[in-house]
Amino acid sequence: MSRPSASVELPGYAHVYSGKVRELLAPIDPSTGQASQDALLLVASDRISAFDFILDSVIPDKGKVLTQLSLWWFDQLVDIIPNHVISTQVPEAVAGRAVLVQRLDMVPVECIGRAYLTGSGLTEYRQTSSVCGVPLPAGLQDGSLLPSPIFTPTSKAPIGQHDQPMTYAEVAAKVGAPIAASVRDLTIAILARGNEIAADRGILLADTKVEFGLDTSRPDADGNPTIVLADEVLTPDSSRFWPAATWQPGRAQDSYDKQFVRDWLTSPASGWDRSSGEAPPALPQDIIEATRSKYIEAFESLTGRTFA
Ligand code: PZK
Repeated sequence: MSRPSASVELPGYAHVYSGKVRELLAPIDPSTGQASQDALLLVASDRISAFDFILDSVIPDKGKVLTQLSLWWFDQLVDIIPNHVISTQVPEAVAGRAVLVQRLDMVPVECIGRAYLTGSGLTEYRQTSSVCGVPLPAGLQDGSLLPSPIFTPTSKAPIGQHDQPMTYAEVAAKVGAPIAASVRDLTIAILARGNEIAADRGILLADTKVEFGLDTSRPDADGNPTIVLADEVLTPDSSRFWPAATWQPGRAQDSYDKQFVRDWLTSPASGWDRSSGEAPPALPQDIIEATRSKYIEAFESLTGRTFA
């Protein structure tokens, strides 16, 4: 898979980085012409990935729905951790799908919390009875609820490669014991809070990836930098959302948001062979529309708000 290129160009902003479905820009100071060292514009696109491919089709409003959901979650989490949001006043071209954020020194660990066992965690469990050095009880199946949420960090790999599992000791060696303990506890607390809130709204949050940054301008009483929640949080792009109604350990779970996409791509109708290495075909309009409805349904169920 090749690195995505810049797809938003905004006057007054410099391109910094492109992820799979989002981009980072830096505001340019009009007086100096220099990119800001203090702020970034985080822009979500309407692109979607499936089976490790970025699809040609876009899901209209996906970037807006996920940005608005992330902002809502930041508010639900402020008593646990401060976040990087400075302002939602952004250029008209990216209205609703971009946020001006505080530029932080990022903690170089992908912080993953798991409340249910699946995916790479399940693979590792079947081989070792543990995940990232965390021992687990015998008899767990695909989709099992874990006794309590666990921290299963990874080191970030380049796009197209898979992130590598780390033990807690490796995280502590990389970022220091105090920050390691904080990001572990925060990751678990964020996922636990997320599931408390989602529980009576029909959604299970199986796992999540969160990213933290350090605000060195805000030392705490002991002189340590403030840890700030960055990136997006508890969206279907950073977390596995499962419909609670059909959860059943012992099989692969339905995906709340991408099930229509996966089912169509793996059906004879798509004409696509997942094992061919070929890029998947464009999605039919009804699959795009049904998937858009799932993102909006997740937003509305969780927040109790109407997506305008
Ligand atoms: C930052 N990413 C990942 C996210 C992308 C890439 N507040 C911040 N300060 C400094 N760096 C980052 C952030 C944030 N968030 C985030 N990489 C660096 C990322 C979204 C789109 F292209």
